[in-house]
Amino acid sequence: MVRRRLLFGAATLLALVGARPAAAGSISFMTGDVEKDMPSSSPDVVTIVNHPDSQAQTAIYQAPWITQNGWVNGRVIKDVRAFYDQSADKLYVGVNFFGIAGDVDGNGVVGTADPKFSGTEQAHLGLFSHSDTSIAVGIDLKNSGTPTIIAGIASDKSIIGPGTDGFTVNWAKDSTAGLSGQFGASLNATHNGNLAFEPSKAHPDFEFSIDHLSTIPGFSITNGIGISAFSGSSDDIDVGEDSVQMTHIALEQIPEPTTILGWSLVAAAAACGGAIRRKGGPSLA
Ligand SMILES: [Ca+2]
Ligand SMILES: [Ca+2]
Ligand SMILES: [Ca+2]
Repeated sequence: MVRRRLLFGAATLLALVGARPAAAGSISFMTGDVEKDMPSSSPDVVTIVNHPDSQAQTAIYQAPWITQNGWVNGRVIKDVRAFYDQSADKLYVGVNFFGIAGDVDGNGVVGTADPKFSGTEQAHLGLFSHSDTSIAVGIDLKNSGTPTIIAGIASDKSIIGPGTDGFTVNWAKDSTAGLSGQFGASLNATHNGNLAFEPSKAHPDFEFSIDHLSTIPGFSITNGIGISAFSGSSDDIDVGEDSVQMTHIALEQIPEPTTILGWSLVAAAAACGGAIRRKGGPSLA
């Protein structure tokens, strides 16, 4: 019995010394559906709700015939979700649409609109058509309220990154054109983690990652980051534009390894102390 307790104590010591913090959650872009890939219930996924009190159809303008068809335009943003994987130094962002990103009229096909549609719906988020179609996410690394960097599809199609549909990561510059026009100098060589999928019925949302976030000057994990977003085009007369206000979020931090080891040893010593103290006592079982 005593031997069994000692073995138990040793096993506890090993288990505790090897203990890691409650592993930060992890996510992977498997489906292109933000609600599946980045569930709000998942640890460390932060969800910024954009239209808490609105119905999808009325949150931004869409022509009445679209609503009468029971369709939802592909510009209105339901929420934006973020997850920072500190060990991989990778920021995951999901722009969650009520409908399909870029399927402007809501007929289920990106790049093709119903004959009733006023304006033009662009394929590939406007990549080959010199359209000002844009989905842009601003990221504030300095807690300044304005974006430090910007990721997505620029309205100016002379600014095209190496990612799907020209997805690009750039320094943010001042522009009166708003977020879609704030793409400055490229950060793609080091930081472009790419768009996970070209938006389509099968992969309806706008998911991307940014690599090596912590190496961008201004970043501090303890300060968190701010996120804002835009989705729109001047080509789609029957549908308005949408935006998400800059919102500050906290980032989950993994405790320092030395702190974990320290507390593990304290806990292990306490567990072994209990076992050894019982050694000379009466058998409990
Ligand atoms: Ca969605
Ligand atoms: Ca369509
Ligand atoms: Ca529009």
